Amino acid sequence: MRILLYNPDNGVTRNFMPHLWMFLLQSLTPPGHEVLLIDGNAKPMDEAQIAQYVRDEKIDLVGIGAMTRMIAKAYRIADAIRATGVKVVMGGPHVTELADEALGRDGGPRHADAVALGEADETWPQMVNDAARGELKEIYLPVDDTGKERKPSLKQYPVIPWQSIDLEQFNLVPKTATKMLQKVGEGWGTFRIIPVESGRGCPYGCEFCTVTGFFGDSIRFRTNESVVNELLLLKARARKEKGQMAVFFIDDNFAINVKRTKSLLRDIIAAGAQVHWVAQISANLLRDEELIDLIAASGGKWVFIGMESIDPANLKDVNKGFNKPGEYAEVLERLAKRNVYAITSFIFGMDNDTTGVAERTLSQVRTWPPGLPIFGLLTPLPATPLYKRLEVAGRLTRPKHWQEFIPFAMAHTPLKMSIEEAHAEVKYGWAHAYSPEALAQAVDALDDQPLGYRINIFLARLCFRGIYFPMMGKMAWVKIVAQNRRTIFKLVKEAVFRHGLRQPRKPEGAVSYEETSAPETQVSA
Ligand code: B12
Ligand code: SF4
Repeated sequence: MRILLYNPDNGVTRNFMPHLWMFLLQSLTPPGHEVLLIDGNAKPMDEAQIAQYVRDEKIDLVGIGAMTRMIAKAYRIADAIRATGVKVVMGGPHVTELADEALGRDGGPRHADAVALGEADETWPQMVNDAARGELKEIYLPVDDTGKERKPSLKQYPVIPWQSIDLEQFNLVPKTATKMLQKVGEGWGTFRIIPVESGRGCPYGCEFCTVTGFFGDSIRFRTNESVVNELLLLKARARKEKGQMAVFFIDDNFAINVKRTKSLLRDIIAAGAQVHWVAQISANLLRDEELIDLIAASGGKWVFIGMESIDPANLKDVNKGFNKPGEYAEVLERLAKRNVYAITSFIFGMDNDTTGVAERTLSQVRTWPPGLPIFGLLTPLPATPLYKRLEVAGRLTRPKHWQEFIPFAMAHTPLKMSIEEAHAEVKYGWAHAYSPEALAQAVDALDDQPLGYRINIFLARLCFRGIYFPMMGKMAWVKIVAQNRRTIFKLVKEAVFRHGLRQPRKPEGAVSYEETSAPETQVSA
């Protein structure tokens, strides 16, 4: 069969990274089938275009995966494909929770011929075999012979053939600049951020999150060797292409078992497998100095921290009391000392939030080392404890909010402010954290650092701004460049007159990335 795996776009931003599930299922497909991948974020298509593609490419089976916020688009695409007579199977967190919706068993229209519930590492090959025989079932469950739920072990993780996968649609460098940028440093002809998982599961059970319910509260890890080999494969490809590969460790909490994380990072360093990487780690696990040294030495550049709120009462409400706002500053300083910076994520519209929460949050953010703050709204995702609590309390204003997805819009009433006030807080957060003045301050805060660090923070801020303020198209970029012309001029001036004079700060005794990494992974500084 010719199989197409498709992930819809979110209609707002161009995602910076492809979705792992597509590469994973491609690698787990039984031999004898050809698998094509389209990520709508990188290659946007409407219903008519995808139907045409399926006809032109003579596709026999389509697999669609989607988060809740993309599910309406996923259903529209599925409907268009099914109308061509091709079967559609769906998987991922949303249809796992609401399989009846996808299968049209809840009174609504049917969108999928079959759904895979939960982790599909073991059920995907069965689905493919059944489809090839024309015997597709409606529901595939990850269960053992006795019918008990089975979470796939990650000990026998498939080798994703990164050396040969067509990654053209995921290149973040414009084609027109490729030739020229291949000659810069060790080569910047391509730049891709690749998702890699080292483990699955999270025991914390935060109220708004689907992860503990979906992946379970016990954690499964890949072997260090398999992760290291994957990084080496990515590095080799980047080198061959005269380009760059950065890695996003998509584990929900990369340091959930600190001992194991340290051992993985040591193995990465020992194998010379460092690439620049970003990972999600909760603040409570970033107290360990040795861990932070290893993060920096193994190529860690950004840590995503779900801070959620600076108000302990809010954190307690959503079962995230292990976050201690009092230690946020210290954690960020500890990282910044090793030139590791943080993407700090905040949620507004929590039950103890009142108007002014954005400014209160920003007034703390401004005292921290520069990073990338992001702001969202508390969203009741299906089957989360939060959804159930709000449903019972009669507080859901749009119980099926995903059927008509609106970015940055609440689906329930907060307790101490109105929905409109919560929306205004998010807007305030984005507008003030990403204003030309805020960008200039972030660059100035790294004044004692080499130019590369300042350029990095500036470019990263420009890109992150696009999460809230859509920056699709050339005009949007022209406008933003004009608004930030002073900072750009300052950076260019320095590049011309003073480049290379400074060395990055290094804390006493810390192992630096520069000392341990192979030269071809050097990017900035
Ligand atoms: C990496 C990640 C991101 C990345 C982007 C996604 C990417 N390019 O990979 C970033 C950081 C940008 C991101 C952003 C957001 N994310 Co996110 N993200 C993740 C994360 C941590 C890992 C995803 C992953 O690769 N998992 C590993 C793979 C192997 O698992 P999987 O995708 O579930 O796939 C398995 C099964 O589901 C199934 N499967 C999946 N698809 C399909 C399709 C078919 C056909 C079949 C048969 C099977 C199948 O098979 C796979 C193998 O078992 C997950 C949490 C998690 N652990 O999954 C959250 C998660 C997916 N994100 C979530 C959310 C809410 C968001 C945001 C909305 C957050 C926000 N408030 O802004 C944004 C929206 C982004 C957007 N594009 O619009 C939720 C989604 C919940 C839901 N019901 O939709 C999750 C589950 C986390 C959570 N807190 O609950 N995210
Ligand atoms: S720590 Fe992160 S992944 Fe784990 S339950 Fe909380 S929000 Fe979800």
